[in-house]
Parts: sequence; C-alpha cells; structure tokens
Amino acid sequence: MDSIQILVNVTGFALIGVIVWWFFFYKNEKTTAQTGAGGMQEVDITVQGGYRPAEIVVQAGKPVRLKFTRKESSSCSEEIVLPGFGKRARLPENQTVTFVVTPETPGEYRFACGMNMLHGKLIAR
Ligand SMILES: [Cu+2]
Repeated sequence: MDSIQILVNVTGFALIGVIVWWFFFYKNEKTTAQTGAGGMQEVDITVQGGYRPAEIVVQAGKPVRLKFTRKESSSCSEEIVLPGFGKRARLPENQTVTFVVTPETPGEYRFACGMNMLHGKLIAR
C-alpha cells in the first residue's frame, strides 16, 4: 500500500467510528425543568440544528413553560409542533416563543419541527 491508500483506509475507519458512536453511544442531553417563581416549571430550549435540551424531565399534572429560542435561519426549524398539546407556531429567528402546556399524565410528549425532522420530548413523571 502506498501512503495515499493508507490515508484513505485510516479516514474510512475513522468515519465508521464516528458513525457507530453516533448511532449507538450518542445520547441527547437530558434536563430537568427548573421550578421558577410562582411554582411554574420552566425550561429554555435553544433551536439550532436540533433542540437543546432535546429531552426534558417534568412533573406530570403541573404546567410547564417552554421557551424556544431559534438561533439559526435554516428553514427546517422555523416551525415547532407539539402534537400532544395541539400546538403549532412559527419560530422567528432570535426571538423567544413561549408555550405553557400541562402534561396531564406521566409519559412522553414529543415535539418536532414542521417537517418532523428535528425531535425532542417532554418526559412527564
Ligand atoms: Cu424540519
């Protein structure tokens, strides 16, 4: 093997490693909603190529304030849909859009972009 072939092989193995890591080991950042003044659960979500945090642990039966701030111009994330709560809204760039939702029963409540490509969820306990 000449040096180009070695380089191609090393690069290929490195890419395989990244892909394996992504599928099997990458975990979404999980956050527990903070309880703010007035006893309302609150969480700030940054929208940029996905949702950060993408998994939010909340208490069931209590209202949660979700504050989405979209920090990109990509059209993919311009809409947010919370099907479990019948909510949908546009996310203007660099503005915060707030929802108040109440997950009535324990379980998972997903949210996504308008194309259902970016995903996140509330985990109500
Ligand atoms: Cu999208």
